[in-house]
Amino acid sequence: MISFDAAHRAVHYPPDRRFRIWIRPSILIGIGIAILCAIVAAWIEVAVAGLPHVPAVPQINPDNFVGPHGFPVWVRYCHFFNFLFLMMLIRSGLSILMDHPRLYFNDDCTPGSEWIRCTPLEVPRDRIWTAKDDARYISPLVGTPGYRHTIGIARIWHFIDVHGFIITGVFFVIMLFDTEQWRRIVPTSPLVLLQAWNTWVHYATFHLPGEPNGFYGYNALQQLAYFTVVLIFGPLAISTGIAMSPAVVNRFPWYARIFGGRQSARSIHFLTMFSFLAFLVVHVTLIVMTGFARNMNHIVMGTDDQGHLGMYLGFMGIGVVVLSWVVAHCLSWHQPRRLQHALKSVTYPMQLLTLNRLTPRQKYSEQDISPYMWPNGKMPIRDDWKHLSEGGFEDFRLKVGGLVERPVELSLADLEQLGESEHITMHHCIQGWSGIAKWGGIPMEKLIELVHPKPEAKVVAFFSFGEGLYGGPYYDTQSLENLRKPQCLLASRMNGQRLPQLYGAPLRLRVENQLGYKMVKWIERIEFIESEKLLGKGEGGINEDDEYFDLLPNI
Ligand SMILES: Nc1nc2c(c(=O)[nH]1)N[C@H]1C(S)=C(S)[C@@H](COP(=O)(O)O)O[C@H]1N2
Ligand SMILES: [Mo]
Repeated sequence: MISFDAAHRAVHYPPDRRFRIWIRPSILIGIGIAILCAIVAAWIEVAVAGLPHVPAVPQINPDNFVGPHGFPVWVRYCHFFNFLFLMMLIRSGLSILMDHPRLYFNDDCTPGSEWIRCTPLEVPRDRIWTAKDDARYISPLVGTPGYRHTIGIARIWHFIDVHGFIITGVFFVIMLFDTEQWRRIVPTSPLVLLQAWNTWVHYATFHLPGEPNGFYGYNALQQLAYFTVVLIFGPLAISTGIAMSPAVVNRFPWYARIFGGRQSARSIHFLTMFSFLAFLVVHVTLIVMTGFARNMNHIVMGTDDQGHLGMYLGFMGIGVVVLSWVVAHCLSWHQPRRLQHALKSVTYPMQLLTLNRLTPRQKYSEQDISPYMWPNGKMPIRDDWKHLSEGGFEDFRLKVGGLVERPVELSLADLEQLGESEHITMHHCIQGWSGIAKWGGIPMEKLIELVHPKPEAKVVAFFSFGEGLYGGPYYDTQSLENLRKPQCLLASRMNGQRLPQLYGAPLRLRVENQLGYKMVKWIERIEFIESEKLLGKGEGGINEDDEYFDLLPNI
């Protein structure tokens, strides 16, 4: 166990570390029935018509075998790197999942509507239960970096690795189609489906069909499995990952709808991960069962013989992958700031060029408004906020200052006079949950016009009455440029009413192309500054400072 100080221990290593999985019974029963049907159908077929014919494996004469075969060096390297990156994606993905351990097919994420949860807890109804309260512990043996609420660092690994995963995948697919190798995994005749079924009937009734030598060809079921993993699950994992980006979903709401919505995309993203794992188990089992040493020579050495070298080198490869987990663990806990900066050096310029350019323009309807919205953050405990709140914020004055020509102090009524706008938008929390609400308030653009920023002002800081996770005032920053985009509001109304206490009264920020933690609630004052480096630990916000979140979370 890491030697956390008391505050971090309370967050990352809580006394309640129980792990439970609950799946909605109708889904379990559905899956159970589907598997059972496939097995029963196989047995009936064998009872009625006998074991179906699986074409005999042709005798292979390596000297005159035509057609693509063998494992060229690029296949073998891609196989290894894919394994390395995929395992890290899965491990960091599990850490991310546990920060909001519920999956839904509906975008409002109402507690109780999840189809699976990895927590023993139901959401208590008699007290405030924030999404942060709901985060669960995961062992660092399973997740990277593991423990509880380590999503900032888990995302760093996830995003570093996804670059490797995509580069490997794209390279592999290009090479696949540039050579004849694609013929090995892409079914080219509908007969393959029939043969795959026949092969399944063999397995399901405990018969082993004659195995082809994988060096020259695969059986139909194997071909379908490889095809699905490489050309369906891979792209699906990537495309559903993108469907979780607020910048994308905000600009192109139809994109998330392709997958049945933002939360459905998240569920599918998880299900592809699960499918990769299930594939891995079956794949490894069959590799071991059908001539381990020879199979290892195929994929490690590219040779088709019975020697042991491929096996030993393969074990070393697995050792390297395990070592990568150990290294990732150490870096996570000893050099988190360096990691944060390493990722930032790649993604920050890349996002400025791509996702950050998408202009928010969501249009949801009143019917889309979520019946429930997860709250997050610590309610302010300061007396001045409590007094203001008791007085309905009549006496509240928003101070806007710093590098501006015209510092102002504005009451809620003054703000209203600037002209309010209203948008129905989807909120995306870094933890994974979402919710749709109608937000009303003044566009930040108008406030900026009012105060006349000086030319040196590049960044705007929002300070809260509330505290951050480890104490100290919650704050976050935005570039002046981003605040000028459409749908960016200083909101004082939610769903047609005064902003409720829990959701940030008197004022909160809405920045629809970024994640929730950038949207400071319970705003006390706003300051125009030269750079985010001047505040706190210089990372751009309290979560960026203390939890290694991204400065620019467009995804
Ligand atoms: N002051 C303050 N603002 C905050 C937070 C916080 O902890 N303190 N949490 C942020 C996070 S992580 C999210 S997801 C949103 C949640 O907004 P909601 O409670 O309206 O759903 O508020 C953001 N603003
Ligand atoms: Mo969040």
